[in-house]
Amino acid sequence: MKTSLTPEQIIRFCERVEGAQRRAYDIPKLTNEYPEMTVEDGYAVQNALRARFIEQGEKLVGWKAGLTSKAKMVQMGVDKPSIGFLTDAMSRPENTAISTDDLVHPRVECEVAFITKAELSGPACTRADVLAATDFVMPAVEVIDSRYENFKFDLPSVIADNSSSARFVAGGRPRYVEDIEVDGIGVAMELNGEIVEMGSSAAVMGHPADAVAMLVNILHDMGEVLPAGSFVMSGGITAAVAVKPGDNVIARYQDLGSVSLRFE
Ligand code: 0L1
Ligand code: MG
Repeated sequence: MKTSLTPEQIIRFCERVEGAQRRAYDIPKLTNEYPEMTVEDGYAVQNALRARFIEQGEKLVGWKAGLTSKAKMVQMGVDKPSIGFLTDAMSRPENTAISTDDLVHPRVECEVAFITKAELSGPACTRADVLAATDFVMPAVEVIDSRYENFKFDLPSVIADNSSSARFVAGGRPRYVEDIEVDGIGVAMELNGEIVEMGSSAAVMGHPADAVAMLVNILHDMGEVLPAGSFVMSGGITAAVAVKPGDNVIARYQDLGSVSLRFE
């Protein structure tokens, strides 16, 4: 991928985003300062952030596809999906309390996660390739947290902020892809005992495996592959719901059990 940013600009933007992520404060979107910023520039900043986190001892466990439904793109005012990286430090066990002290304005969304058993590579990765390379799927709840003021951004800025990645909780019941309709999984999200969102996994680009293929093809553009053993969240099935301390969330998935988490 070509970038229009200088190495110094990449470091400066990376440090700005890292500061906001680590110390949980909001910042203006990067394009306010640099309106020419492209999607490629956003990935250059995200890649610098990934290298920095790994240098600091975090382990890359997988990736996420973001902005994968039409409704979500319209909601956030962007016209293309994005990807972000996931590290072990972002993972939280089921049924534990997630602190909001180190988050800016967290929201939760229900996703289907793929666990791969073979390497996947672009440039023309397809749904069939993804399904063949998948060991199993399982439910996951992503806690997204844009570091931008008022959760307002554009595509280059959100990509630089690692596509709003913050925390994730995987759980429920893992299933082989042969045993379920991956594009027909119904989901209901409960907040404090009330259903606040419902959806079907078909909302994710028609089929969640298509979102994973898209992710693999973006990795190819960055000269990378998706290794076997990766954990990949395929994108929000439901709209993202804002959470605050004291909230309890249960995501119930057809055929895949449920994932519970709470916030303090
Ligand atoms: O996981 C997602 O779909 C989020 C991508 C970034 C946009 C947002 O923060 O809503
Ligand atoms: Mg998501």
